[in-house]
Amino acid sequence: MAPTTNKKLLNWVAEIEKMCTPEKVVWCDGSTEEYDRLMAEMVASGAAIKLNEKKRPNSFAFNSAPSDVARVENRTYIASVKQEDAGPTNNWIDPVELKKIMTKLYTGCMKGRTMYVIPFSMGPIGSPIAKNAIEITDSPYVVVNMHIMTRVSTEVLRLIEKEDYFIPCLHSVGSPLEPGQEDSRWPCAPIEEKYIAHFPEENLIWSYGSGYGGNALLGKKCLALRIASAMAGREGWMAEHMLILRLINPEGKKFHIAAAFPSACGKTNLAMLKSTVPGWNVETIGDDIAWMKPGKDGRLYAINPEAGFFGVAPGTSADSNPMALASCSKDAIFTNVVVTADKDVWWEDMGVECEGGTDWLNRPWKPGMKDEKGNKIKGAHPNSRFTARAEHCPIICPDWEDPKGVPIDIFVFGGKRANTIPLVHEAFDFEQGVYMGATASSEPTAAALDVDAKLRFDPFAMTPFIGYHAGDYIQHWFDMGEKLGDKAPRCFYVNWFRKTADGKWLWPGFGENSRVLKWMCDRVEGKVEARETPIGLMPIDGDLTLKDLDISAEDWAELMKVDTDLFKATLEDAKEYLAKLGDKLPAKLTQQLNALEARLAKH
Ligand code: O2Y
Ligand code: MN
Repeated sequence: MAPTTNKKLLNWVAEIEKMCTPEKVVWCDGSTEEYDRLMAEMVASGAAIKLNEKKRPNSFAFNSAPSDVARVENRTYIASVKQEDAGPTNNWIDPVELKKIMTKLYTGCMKGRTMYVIPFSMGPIGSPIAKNAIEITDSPYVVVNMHIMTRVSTEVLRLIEKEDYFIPCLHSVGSPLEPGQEDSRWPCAPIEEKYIAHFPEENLIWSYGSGYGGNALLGKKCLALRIASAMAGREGWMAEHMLILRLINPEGKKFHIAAAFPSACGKTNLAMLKSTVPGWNVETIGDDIAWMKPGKDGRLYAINPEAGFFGVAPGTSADSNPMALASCSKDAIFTNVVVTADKDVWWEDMGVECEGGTDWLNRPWKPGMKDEKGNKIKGAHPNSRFTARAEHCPIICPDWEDPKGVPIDIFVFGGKRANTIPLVHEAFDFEQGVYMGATASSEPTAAALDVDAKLRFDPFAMTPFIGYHAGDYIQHWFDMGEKLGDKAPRCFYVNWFRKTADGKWLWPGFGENSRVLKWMCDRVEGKVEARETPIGLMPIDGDLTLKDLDISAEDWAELMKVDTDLFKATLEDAKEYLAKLGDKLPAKLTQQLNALEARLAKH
C-alpha cells in the first residue's frame, strides 16, 4: 500500500505507472534495510561488486556501459514555454513537442522492471531553505546513490502532505525487459534516445535513457541547480554551483566561504582543504552546490542541499585530498574504477601501487598495459566517481546540517589561467564581484601558455546549469547585491594555476591555498589594508604570508603581476562572449566592463 494519502502524489505515481508499465512499484523509505536489500539484489544479479569488507567496509563497485559515462550536455534541455527564456547557454525544445517525444519513449519503458518511488529532501529535512521532491526511477543503482547523496525518508512524505507540494522528477534507464530477457549489467538507451529535460515553469524534470551521475541522480544538477536556479531567480534566493567551507581563525572566529570554479579547478580539494597556516582550520560544509537565502538579519545564509559527495576518483590521493579518501573509506559506492585482485578499488594518481585487477570495463587489467597502438590503457575512466557520505568526512563542519544555514562572508570565483590573472584580487564592491563571477574564464588545458584563444568563459561556473536565460541570471546576481546591501559577501577572484614563461607552476596550491583564504578573512575583519590596482584590490607585500614557502621574490612578483595588455585582451574576449546575451546583457555588467576598460587605459 502507498505510504501516503496525498492526492497529488498518488495521482502522479499512478499516471507514471500507467505510462511506464513496470512489473511492480516500490515506495522507498531510505532505511538501511532497504539499502542493504537493493545492494544484495544487485550483487546477486552481477550489476554490483561487493568490495573487500576488511579493506572497504560496506562498499560496492559498479561498471557502467561504455556509452554512459558522464553528463550529456548535448542531450540536456531547458523546455521553457518561450525559447527566449532558455537563453543562449541552453538547448531548447518546445515543451509540448518534447513531452510528445518523451511520452512515446516512456510508454512501456519500465516493462519487466521495478518502479521505485523515492521521497527525498534537498537540504536538511524541514529546513526553510530545503525542497521536498520525489524521484521515480527504474534503476536500483539510482536508489542507493540517492540514499547517500540526498535525504531519503518517509518524513519527506509527511512534509509533502502538509505542504501539498513536491518537485516531481521522473527517470528511466530506457531499457524495457521482455519476458525471459536477461538484463544487462548497466541498462541504458542509445545516445540519440537520451533526454535530460527540464520544464522550469512547472518545476518538473524528465530524464530518459542514462543511468549515470548527473543525468540520473536527479536531485543534483537537474533539481539543485537547473530547476532551483530558475526558482531562485523568481523567488529571490540563489542556487549556485559552489562549495561551502568554514575557516576558523586562531581566536575562534568563524568565516564562511562559498566558491565557484569551473570543473577541473580543484573544487572538491578546496572544500576539504587541510590548512597549512598555523591555528587556522577548515571545516567542510559542501563540495558542489550552495542554496542561499537572505536571513532575518539581512545576511545571506547557505545550506548544502546534498548529503554526500559524488567526487571524481582519478587524482584523489592522500596528497591531493586525504579527506575525500577518508570519506569513501567505508559505506561508499564506486563507479567505473579498477577493482583490484583483493577486491579493493584503485584509480590513476591515487598515490598507491596497484598490482592489477579489472578495469572500468570489467576486463582483466594491469598497470602499464598498452593497446594495439601502444597507448597506455587507463584502469579507471577519467570521469569515474566515488559516492561518499558527507558525514564520513573527517572535517565535516558540526553545523553542516543546521537548517538555517551558515552566513556567507566571502564569495570566491576563479578559473585556470596560465597567465594574465594574479593569484588573488578583491572586488572594489559587490557589483564588480558580479562582473568577476560573470566573466570567470578557464583554459581547457594548462599545458600551453599561448592559450588565450582557447579561453572558455563560464559565468559563475554555471554554464551547463543555469535553468533560464543567462542574462536574467546575471541580473539576478545584481538584484541580490542590491537586496543584501552592505551585508553582501565580499568578492574575490583567485587563480591557483599561473605559470612561469617556461611552464613552471608559480603557486604550490592544495593546502597552501589556505594562506590566500586567510588574507581574505583578514580583509573582511579589517586587519589588513590592500593596494588599489586597475583590476581590484590586491595584497600589500607581507600581508599574505609566504612563511616557509620556497617562492622567490621574482616568482612572487610574477604571480601577482597585473599585465594590463593581457588583461585588455581578456576584456575583449569577455565582451565578445557577453555579446551573446543580446539585449539581456545587464546594464550594470556593461558599466563594469566600461569602468574596467577605463581603469586599464590609465595604466
Ligand atoms: O558526470 C557526471 O554525471 C557527474 S558531473 C558532477 C558530479 C559532481 C560534481 N560536479 C559535477 C559537475 O559536472 O559539475
Ligand atoms: Mn559540479
